[in-house]
Amino acid sequence: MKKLTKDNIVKNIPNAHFITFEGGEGVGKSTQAKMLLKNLSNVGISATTTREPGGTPKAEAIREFILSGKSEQWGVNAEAILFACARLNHVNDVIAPNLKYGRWVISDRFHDSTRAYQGLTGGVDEKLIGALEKLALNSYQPDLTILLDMDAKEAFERVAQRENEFDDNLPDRFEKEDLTWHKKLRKGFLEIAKNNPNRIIVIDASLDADKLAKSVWNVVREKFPEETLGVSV
Ligand code: T5A
Repeated sequence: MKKLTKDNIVKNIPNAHFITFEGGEGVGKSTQAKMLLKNLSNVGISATTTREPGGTPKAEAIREFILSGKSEQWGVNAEAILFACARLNHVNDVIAPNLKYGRWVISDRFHDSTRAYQGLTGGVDEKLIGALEKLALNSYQPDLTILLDMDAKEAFERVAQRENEFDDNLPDRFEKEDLTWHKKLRKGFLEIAKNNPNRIIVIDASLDADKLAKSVWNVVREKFPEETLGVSV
């Protein structure tokens, strides 16, 4: 019998995948991340959900600093750097260890949000965005990104109906930007998808949550047919 060493135990662990949800405010990312977790678990896949900015105590502290509006006075470049600091810690402490031990990771937002919000909409230079990406990702590029796309005004109406996480019922750092800004953001995300056709799939997010979850599942099982055994929901 082959002796089990730390190396060959790790080699025998099934291939885990890294999936991210992206899109503007209120398009249903958190809802779909939870529904995908349930669908993966139904086919016996061990997975975890996480979010950005956040996912670790240090990154959650940066989240609070940014979303409460305290970072705005520092300017867009500093905000891009803060998102990258949070991501670096999130990759090292949550994403990499889970994938290494065979657990799939589903992240509600990742680096495409920095590209879309700070880069294409906020005007941060592409060179800085690229350098921060290289530093923070540490080569942990998602295997699949699902871009939930819908009309910015409709998504705003959804956001207005849900609770604000800071208990003050005020719009957070980016929710308070106007509709023109959010239309530009949507265009930015679609441009990123166009430039990454092998990784990013765009789905119409105006569908109700159950129908949307079915569309997401179809994308996941097409992308990873062996692991999901082609099971439909
Ligand atoms: N940011 C983030 C950057 O600028 N740069 C970065 O690098 C990163 C990582 C994060 C903020 O930080 C910015 C982007 C953001 O402004 P967040 O809270 O994570 O903030 O992001 P939001 O998009 O603001 O989160 P939301 O919770 O508002 O939106 P979700 O997750 O897209 O939507 P969800 O699932 O919470 O649903 C919103 C509401 O709609 C309902 C839900 O019940 C809920 O009330 N809903 C639906 N209604 C109808 N049909 C459906 N299909 C629905 N799905 C959900």
